[in-house]
Amino acid sequence: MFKLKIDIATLFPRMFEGPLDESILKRARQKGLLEIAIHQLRDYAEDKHRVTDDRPFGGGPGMVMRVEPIVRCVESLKAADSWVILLSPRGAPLRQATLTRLAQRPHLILLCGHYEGVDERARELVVDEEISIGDYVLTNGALPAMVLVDGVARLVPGVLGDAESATEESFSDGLLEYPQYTRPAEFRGRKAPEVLLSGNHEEIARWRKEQSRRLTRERRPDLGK
Ligand code: 9D3
Repeated sequence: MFKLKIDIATLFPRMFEGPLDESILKRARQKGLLEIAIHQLRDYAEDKHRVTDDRPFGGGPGMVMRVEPIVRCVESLKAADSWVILLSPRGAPLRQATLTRLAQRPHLILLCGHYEGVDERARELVVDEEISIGDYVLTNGALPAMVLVDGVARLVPGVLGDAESATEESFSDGLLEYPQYTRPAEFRGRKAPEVLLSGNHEEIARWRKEQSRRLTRERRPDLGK
């Protein structure tokens, strides 16, 4: 049985408590398919005040994460088969293809940035890959790490049920999802499209494909469909 281990190094361990203890992630951890451990970076600082940040050399606004706690933490977690990811606004944008690649690895170490950035030597010494979740500014890398965990976990064999996995395949054509309806057939005068109630599965498939193409063209022309 394949198992994915994820270690997360952060200054805000409690940000992970809720999301990891719900729904599919909770079930995956209980089943032993996913092993997640959260580590407080502050615990790896050597000085008595456990300082993890300092002012940037050369001046400028904000604080920089110090190299020692990061390197000490990652080196204590690292094994021969580990892959270390720094979540940072200047990383490569996260894609579904990134998730499928990362889901093949047995051990991920996620390093969550904070402050204005991370001492460059920490990157050089322990980071294999730098990832961003998009072009907007957040307060720290904890939610991006959580996004990555969520996206990668559902790709681990056995994490999703059969029904959930089947859904994956039908959307893998690079188009946006078609509109869905369920009972009642009419709500406040708004009817579900007749074709979906027709029982004609060829016509239903054609309608859905058409809707997917229209939505993709209108909302995501960048997907090139
Ligand atoms: C002045 C330059 N800022 C970068 C845009 C500094 C900065 C702002 C916010 C540095 C770090 C952060 C905290 N964000 C993250 O660590 C982060 C992040 C994000 O803000 N957006 C999208 N993906 C990510 S991954 C980590």
